[in-house]
Amino acid sequence: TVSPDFIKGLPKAELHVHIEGTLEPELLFELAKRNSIHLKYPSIEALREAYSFTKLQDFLDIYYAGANVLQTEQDFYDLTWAYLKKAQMEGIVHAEIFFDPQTHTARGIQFETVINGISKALEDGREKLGISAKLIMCFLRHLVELSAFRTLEDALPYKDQIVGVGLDSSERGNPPSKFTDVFAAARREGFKLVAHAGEEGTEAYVREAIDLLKVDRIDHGNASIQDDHLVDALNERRMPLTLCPLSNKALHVIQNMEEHPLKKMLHKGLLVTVNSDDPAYFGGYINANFQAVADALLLNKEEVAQLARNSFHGSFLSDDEKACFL
Ligand code: ES4
Ligand code: ZN
Repeated sequence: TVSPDFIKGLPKAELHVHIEGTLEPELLFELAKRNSIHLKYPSIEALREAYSFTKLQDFLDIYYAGANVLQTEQDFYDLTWAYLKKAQMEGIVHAEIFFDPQTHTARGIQFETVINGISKALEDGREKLGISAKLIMCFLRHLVELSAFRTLEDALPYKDQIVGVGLDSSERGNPPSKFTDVFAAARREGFKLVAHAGEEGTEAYVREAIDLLKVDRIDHGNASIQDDHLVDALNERRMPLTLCPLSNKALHVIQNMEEHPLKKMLHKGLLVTVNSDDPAYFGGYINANFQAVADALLLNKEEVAQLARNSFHGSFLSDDEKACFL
């Protein structure tokens, strides 16, 4: 068994966290009040009770509704700052954080408002908390590729603040192939590339993310274990996978933690990492994710320490920066 103190004490990088998914019910209610937004839940408790999902889309519906309370630059600052304080308590020393610009621009919030609020908090996180941070902008895959192209345009003036682009939202029926051209354009602009694949979708979506989108990292990738040739291809490329165990359980990607593929993946040599995804919605931050897999899969200290080291290897830090953490 691995103790909470051992997990907490390991320096870790978080590579898969959606900033909108760190919006705790308490802050959600506070921002609703501040912005005079009517909520359909009478209390924080009633909202939390709605966090019972059977599939990804159930969660996404409630997650996009929650994001409506985010209106001003200060709101995005407060959201991001709250996550960074939490991250510091968890032993996170570096975070690569997703944001979903289209969730906000579609409601009339300016791209500039979103990125300025988040970026100011990240700067304060570096100065006051000593946390290194990078930003990854995700395209919503349920929207058309043209909308992703417009978002890429919006991002160009802020290129120095965004390390990469990703792909998230409803996976099934929205394959990576839908976004081949916009990912090629993002690559030409110098962005790193990641994509959610093989979470609810099949191993074929992971293949497409590698071959068509030419991603540098796969988010989730659970389904990869279904195909030995794909596992070989991932290993040849030393492709990092950002696993999110509590998310998988909450969204019924797995029925219980004992069936999570993490340990098998680790033993096949895959560069797997442990992450929190949408911690305000899925019942725990990064250490709770480490603890859940350590307990259910009977991981030893060496395996847990390997997962923490993998988080730096899989990050977009430079080799010199990685060397500071390893
Ligand atoms: C997400 Cl868990 C998950 N999957 C796909 N898209 C997402 N956006 C936020 N969380
Ligand atoms: Zn995710």
